[in-house]
Amino acid sequence: MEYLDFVDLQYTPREDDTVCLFRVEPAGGISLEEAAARVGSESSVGTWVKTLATEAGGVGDRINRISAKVFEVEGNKVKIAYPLQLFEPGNMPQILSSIAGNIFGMKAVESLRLEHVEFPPRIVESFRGPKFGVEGVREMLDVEDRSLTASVPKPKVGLTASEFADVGYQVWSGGVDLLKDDENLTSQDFNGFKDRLTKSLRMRDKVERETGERKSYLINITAETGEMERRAGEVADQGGEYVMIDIITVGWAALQTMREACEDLGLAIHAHRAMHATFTRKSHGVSMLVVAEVARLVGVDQIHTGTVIGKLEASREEVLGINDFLRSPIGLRTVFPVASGGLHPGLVPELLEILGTDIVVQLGGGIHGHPDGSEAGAKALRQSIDAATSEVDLWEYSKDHRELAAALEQWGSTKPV
Ligand code: CAP
Ligand code: MG
Repeated sequence: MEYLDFVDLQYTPREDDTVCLFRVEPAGGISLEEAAARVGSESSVGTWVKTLATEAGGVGDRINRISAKVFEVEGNKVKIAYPLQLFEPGNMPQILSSIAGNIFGMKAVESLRLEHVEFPPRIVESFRGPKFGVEGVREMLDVEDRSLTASVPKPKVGLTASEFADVGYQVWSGGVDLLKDDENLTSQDFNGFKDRLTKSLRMRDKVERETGERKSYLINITAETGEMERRAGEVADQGGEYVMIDIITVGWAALQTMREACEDLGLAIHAHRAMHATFTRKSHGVSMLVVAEVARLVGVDQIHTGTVIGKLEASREEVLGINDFLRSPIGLRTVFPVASGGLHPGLVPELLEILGTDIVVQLGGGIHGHPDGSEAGAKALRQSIDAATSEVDLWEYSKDHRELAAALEQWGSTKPV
């Protein structure tokens, strides 16, 4: 097949095709259609030269039937349909090696970005999807009427297991629902996994007794896959409800393995996306929307999707688009968007104004940098959420909530948009 054989602008995708939206910037001297054709070829059955097997007749007809079809080219936006037979349902690494593999290295493109993937029902149903989803998580924590809250102790790494658990006691006592490990805290010699798990869950139980509120702990099990399975087993044995996994650095195959393990163990998965920005920012790579689409199929319950107004880059349009997808009806449970990164109580009203309240609001420095300590910081977060939910001006509300007043004194606030 010649490259341009992969272009068929009359083609209408079949119900069981996977449709990918690419943004294609051709290299100098290459037309957009030629570049698009090469993307279609290299991501499905072709290469740089015709081979006998692709000659018309016999095998060639079969190969042609399963080849990718470039069916829409509008400006730099290119839509490509991939027949189901190209893929192994249930095998995410193989699917991504096709639609997000060699093509990014082709000299024929100056830049290339996979913006969005529409998976057909046959592919969607070959994956587990989320075990709990938003509804299941809200039920687990018995929180229906407000945003969920989480906090990650800071410094990120360096506290001993006992010191970490003590900070957990403070933030849980201050009203935060979820204590969270940082993405690079796993099992260092000064804070071993099992020791931190035991001591933190002991504090969780203590706070639940004292407050009557449900609390949980997002312990980071990120490691080699066999070790993650052992750690997840430990979490279940000790009565934890969640594991946290750095889904990009562990890889999609490992995440699939852990989704299977968590099904049997009854554990929810909190997905941290550290390393995503190596390929999701700017014009070359794979969008965070596609990361979210893939993560939902494999089956995470919560995933970081950005804040728009915090310390890490993400446009309003992008974050809203991802969060809308995570809640959309695709035959799988929904996924809780996590807003995190550079947030403090003074930003909460604007955050909720932009993203709505059906999110998890995570504060690390915005709690542990509070002038009166972590428990006061946690109280200030809950007070800011209460103020925003009851539509009372934050400064007004802070007049009889001293922890919030101290946070506003220190960091100020932004007016809701
Ligand atoms: C936030 C955080 C999270 C980032 C991840 C950090 O801490 O713990 O890992 O939010 O980024 O290490 O920066 P702060 P994203 O609350 O102190 O900023 O949520 O964009 O994936
Ligand atoms: Mg972190």
